[in-house]
Amino acid sequence: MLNLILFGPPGSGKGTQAEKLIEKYGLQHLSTGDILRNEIKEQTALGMEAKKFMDQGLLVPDEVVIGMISSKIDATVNSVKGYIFDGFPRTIPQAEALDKLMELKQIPVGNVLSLLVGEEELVKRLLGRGATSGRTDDQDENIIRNRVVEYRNKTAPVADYYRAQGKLSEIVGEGSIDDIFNKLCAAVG
Ligand code: B4P
Repeated sequence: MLNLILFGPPGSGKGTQAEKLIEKYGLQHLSTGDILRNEIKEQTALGMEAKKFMDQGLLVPDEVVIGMISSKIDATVNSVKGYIFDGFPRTIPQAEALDKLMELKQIPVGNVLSLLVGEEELVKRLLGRGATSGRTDDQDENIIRNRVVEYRNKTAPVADYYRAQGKLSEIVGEGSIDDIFNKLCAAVG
């Protein structure tokens, strides 16, 4: 079973590259951002709680996100070729919880593909997406910069967690979408 984690700061191309990797490898997409936005759209209690954090550019609490991923894996594990985790894990407790979940289900966590993109490029891309997508967290530069700060403080250490396990591949995420995709495929092997 091929399981990939797409890792990187907000706007680094995780969602963009996930679509292409899914098409090539036939994996099940698990994007915590998409799941949360869907909960908000459906106006569930979980969605309304998550919105308070997302609107400020803050991470949603670990227990909410871990519970969501756990139930999605339970619902799909017998019918998929593998997973692509997009935007999860974003904290060390989330990474530890994922390791435990996967161990329980005897599914290996494979490559962690980390996209490296400079802050000014991230801000430019997200403001660009915000102009057309209707995503409120992409429309205000201060919220975008808060997301980058959250990334630096809470998410960047997750790269070291996987580096220590020998699973991290770092890929420059600036340049053409196809060139970056080819580098990701080479890292998958
Ligand atoms: P996410 O939905 O995960 O979104 P993201 O990190 O903002 O963007 P992504 O990286 O997928 O976007 P992409 O580069 O593809 O998170 C949103 C929020 O949800 C978080 O802030 C947080 O509050 C919450 N959340 C989600 N997961 C959580 C978790 N595990 N724990 C706690 N909270 C969580 O696209 C960006 C733009 O760049 C697009 O317009 C795209 O076209 C463009 N682009 C992509 N590649 C490009 C390239 N090579 N060159 C030029 N432009 C490019």
